[in-house]
Amino acid sequence: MLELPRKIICEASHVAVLTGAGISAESGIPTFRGGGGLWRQYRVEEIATPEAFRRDPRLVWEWYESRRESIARAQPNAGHRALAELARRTKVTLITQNIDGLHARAGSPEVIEFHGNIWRLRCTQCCDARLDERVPLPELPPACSCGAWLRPDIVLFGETIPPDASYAAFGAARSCDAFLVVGTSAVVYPAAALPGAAMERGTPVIEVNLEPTDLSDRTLFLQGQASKLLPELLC
Ligand code: BV8
Ligand code: ZN
Repeated sequence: MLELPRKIICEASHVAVLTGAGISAESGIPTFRGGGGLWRQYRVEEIATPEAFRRDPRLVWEWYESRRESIARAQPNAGHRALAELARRTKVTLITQNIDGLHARAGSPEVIEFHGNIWRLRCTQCCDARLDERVPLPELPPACSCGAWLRPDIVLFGETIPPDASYAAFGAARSCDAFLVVGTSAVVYPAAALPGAAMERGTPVIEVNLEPTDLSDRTLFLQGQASKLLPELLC
């Protein structure tokens, strides 16, 4: 089952990788649409929006504070480490939808954070942005020195992807000679369009997931845990 995907990865000169919440599930961080996908009575698409933040910044901050607390307890797993090792062996463009920072902590040298990073805060008024890894934060919502609210430096639903991240990610998807998609339900766009951008050029797409997704009829689908399968793909 793994011979062909391993051969593709080993012979590739540039591997683009897209990861989602599934790669961090084994680090104890709940995914969005799996069993633990609900938070209180909200769906992520309802609470992770700029309108929700404007309407009730404290409620949205409580959701992200709970995420910061679970992420602070998490450690990178063998799946994250395998991708960091792959980057030591060949050219890798690692694109993640995750905001947990675990790829960088696992040693991946460059990470395109397609949806931002939960440890960075940015001001809703002035251009102030900073890392703040305190858990818990002293006050919710945190305030900027200019008096406005600070928000997580992440992409909420209805917001655009940072242009430099989008440009680099689609550029890699269109120029790589192997595409690896790991632990994503492939329902959130534009991230979910990245594998298709590789497929359009005839690039092989290898998919690692516990269960099939909308991509799986067009990918080399490997069913299983990322922490078990990714180390197997290294040569
Ligand atoms: C945009 C925030 C346009 C940070 C996230 C209606 C209204 C508004 C927008 C839309 C709309 N309809 C469609 C849209 C577009 C929308 C979208 O795609 N919605 C979806 C729900 C239909 N997209 C957007 O809004 C994007 N922006 O389109 O802007 C625009 C254009 C011009 C001008 C203005 C605007 C912005 C999208 C970014 C949203 N922010 N996160 C945060 O809280 O994290 S997305 C959120 O979902 C997370 O980032 C997450 O990463 C992402 C995707 O989820 P997955 O990572 O795939 O996680 P999921 O739980 O779904 O799946 C986990 C998978 O892992 C499963 O398949 C499971 O089987 C597998 N798995 C589990 N364990 C393992 C495993 N696999 C392997 N091993 C394991 N151990
Ligand atoms: Zn400010």
